[in-house]
Amino acid sequence: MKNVQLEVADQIATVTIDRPKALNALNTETLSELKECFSELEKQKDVRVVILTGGGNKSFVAGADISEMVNATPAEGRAMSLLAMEAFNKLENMPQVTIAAVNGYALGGGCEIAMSCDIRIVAENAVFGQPECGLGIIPGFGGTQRLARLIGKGRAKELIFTCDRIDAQEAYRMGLANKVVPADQLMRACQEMAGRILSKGSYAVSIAKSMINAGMDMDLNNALKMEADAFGFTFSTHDKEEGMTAFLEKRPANLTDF
Ligand code: CO8
Repeated sequence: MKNVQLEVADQIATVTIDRPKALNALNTETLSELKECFSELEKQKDVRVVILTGGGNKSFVAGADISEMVNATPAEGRAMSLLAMEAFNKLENMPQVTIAAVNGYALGGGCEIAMSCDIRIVAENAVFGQPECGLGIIPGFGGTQRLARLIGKGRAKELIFTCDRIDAQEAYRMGLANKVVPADQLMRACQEMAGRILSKGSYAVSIAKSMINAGMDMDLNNALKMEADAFGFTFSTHDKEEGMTAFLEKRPANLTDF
């Protein structure tokens, strides 16, 4: 791949969007590569956590590529939006836990891809925003939907209507960032959190993720029934047997992936 780098080590995949000269802006080529990369990763059983970051030290992703959009027709704009949505839906729903390591600008499509990850750990120099209305368009990679779900309708509307940029601390206060760390400790902080997640039952983590994601689009009663079914199912796993027996025997649990 030309604009996306993938490294796998110790059950952690690191995906780097790497177009630093354009501050990692997402053009069609990069979106296609990301879609391909996420399709591959979701099949890899030896990968349990995916960390997504931007190349260079200034920007995570500075949005969709404006130089590509400037001459696009409505049909081309819609096609680009649908391609991104396909790629980001894969990212959001892959069985692995996904962490966005936000190392600088996360504007427009950058904020939107970060929101498609399960968790956002952000460097102190991170800047979030949805500048689309200032360009005469609207967020088109899921921003009008995921931002409102993540930080609430009122705050999402304010950010989208004003195009205000917010810093890392403000993003943390709003619930957009899970954690803020010094820039030079960003990847270490992501790996440290990945390590804590890896020490848990990975099958259970994966089921918990799918329950949270699916439940967000359901009414509470049906979502609770779905949780009860999945909860019951976990009682058939080795990890449930081992995790509970280890607790009662006062020893560390040796959890596998089922
Ligand atoms: N697209 C294309 N090129 C970009 C982008 C971008 N989004 N952002 C930066 N670049 C390029 C610049 O053009 C510049 O290129 P060059 O060196 O060839 O002139 C290079 O990256 C460096 O950028 P700057 O010189 O501007 O760097 P600064 O440090 O001065 O500023 C900023 C950094 C503040 C990030 C500034 O570059 C900026 O405002 N960028 C645009 C941010 C933006 O508006 N993003 C939203 C784009 S719209 C979007 O994401 C919509 C998603 C939905 C699309 C729906 C489908 C069609």
